Amino acid sequence: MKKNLPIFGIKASLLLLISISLALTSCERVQNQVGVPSTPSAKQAIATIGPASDSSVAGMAVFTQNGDQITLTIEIQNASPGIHAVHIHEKGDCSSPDGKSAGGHWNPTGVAHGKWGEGEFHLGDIGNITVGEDGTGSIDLTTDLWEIGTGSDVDVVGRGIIVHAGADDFTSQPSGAAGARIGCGAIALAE
Ligand SMILES: [Cu+2]
Ligand SMILES: [Zn+2]
Repeated sequence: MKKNLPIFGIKASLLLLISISLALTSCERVQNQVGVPSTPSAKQAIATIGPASDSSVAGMAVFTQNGDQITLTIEIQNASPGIHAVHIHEKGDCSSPDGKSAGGHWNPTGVAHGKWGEGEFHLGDIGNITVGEDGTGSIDLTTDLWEIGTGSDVDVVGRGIIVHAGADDFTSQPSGAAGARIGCGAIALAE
């Protein structure tokens, strides 16, 4: 009798485990059956911006899709007061201290560098952020020229956000003569 007890104990625990998992499974089923229509949540991509070239720049870029429109909001902190160019660069790679690992301007349409919305411009030519005395600044842009998470040529996911030391003059080729890269963030799909 005593010999059998441990085995019986194991069997009992197994039974208990099985019944717990069955109970959990049926709970899930019940929850899934509760008829809240599944509204697909808005697609989002984000980039956490960190320092490059010995700056202490920090910030966040958020892309939010609404229909075929994508709104980008970028906020930065700890930047020097003045005008700073911000672009989407080819690669979401911020591994090099100078930010050059992010490559050149993201330019899937193969056109000249320029000012957003005027003539030719790269799909990465976001523009300039004005940073105040408190070291913060922001920029918003809404467009139907980008996509989020589609894997197409115009998908922003996997690209990089770069903040520059200087202003974009919107004319110098290939990148607006905006100077050193002082902030970098890789754009990733938000779950
Ligand atoms: Cu740039
Ligand atoms: Zn450009």
